[in-house]
Amino acid sequence: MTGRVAPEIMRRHLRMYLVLGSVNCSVEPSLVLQEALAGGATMVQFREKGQGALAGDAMIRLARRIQDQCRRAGVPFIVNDDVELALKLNADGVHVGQGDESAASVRERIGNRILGVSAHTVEEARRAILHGADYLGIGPIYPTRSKDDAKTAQGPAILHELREAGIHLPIVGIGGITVERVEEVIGAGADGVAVISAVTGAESARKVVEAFIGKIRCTTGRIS
Ligand code: FQP
Ligand code: MG
Repeated sequence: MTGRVAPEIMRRHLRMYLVLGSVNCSVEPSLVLQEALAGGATMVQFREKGQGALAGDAMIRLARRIQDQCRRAGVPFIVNDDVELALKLNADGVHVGQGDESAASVRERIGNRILGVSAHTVEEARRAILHGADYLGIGPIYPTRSKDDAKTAQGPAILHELREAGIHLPIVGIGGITVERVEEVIGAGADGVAVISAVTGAESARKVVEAFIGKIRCTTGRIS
């Protein structure tokens, strides 16, 4: 990589951002991922967290497998929380939240790799930008069961609020987003949607991702 990712490229990666780990999948995560990539997922976050999460070698094996699938599909592979793991695997990026290692410190450690930061307020968003975030993960927009310690849902209004406050960094909405809610989320100012259960819990991950992509395309009014 030469330099930081350009905002316009970042926005495209964020359109249909799949977050997953073994805890979210009732079948092999790599099968779910294969389907989601076939459907057109644009970026993937490895988030191995929650009850029964893998650790040690088993966790690293799964991460490598997911990374390998992403590489073949030409889609960025982002690691949640674990900067050490991201560096060890030479991942494309890291996502950290307000309770994780500070974004400024992560930026120092990962160089030009993609840095995503969770924010819940305008103030947190401004600080994340100062610390070198490439995109903001905003949520939960709707109630979610995929995160044990999730805050109260904020609704799409938070996205409006951030844009009104002059925040132009690429933004992805997360938390309880379904195909039916895409228009509302993108309309409120997000560049894309991040999803876990809508895809990992679907009978056909491929069909759901295709439906998301279709909705995102007509909402953003892009042809590509
Ligand atoms: N947004 C995104 C995404 N990914 C996430 N993992 C989060 C928000 C939440 O640290 P955090 O980050 O608050 O909680 P956790 O580490 O449990 O996920 F970029 F995908 F939108
Ligand atoms: Mg985190």
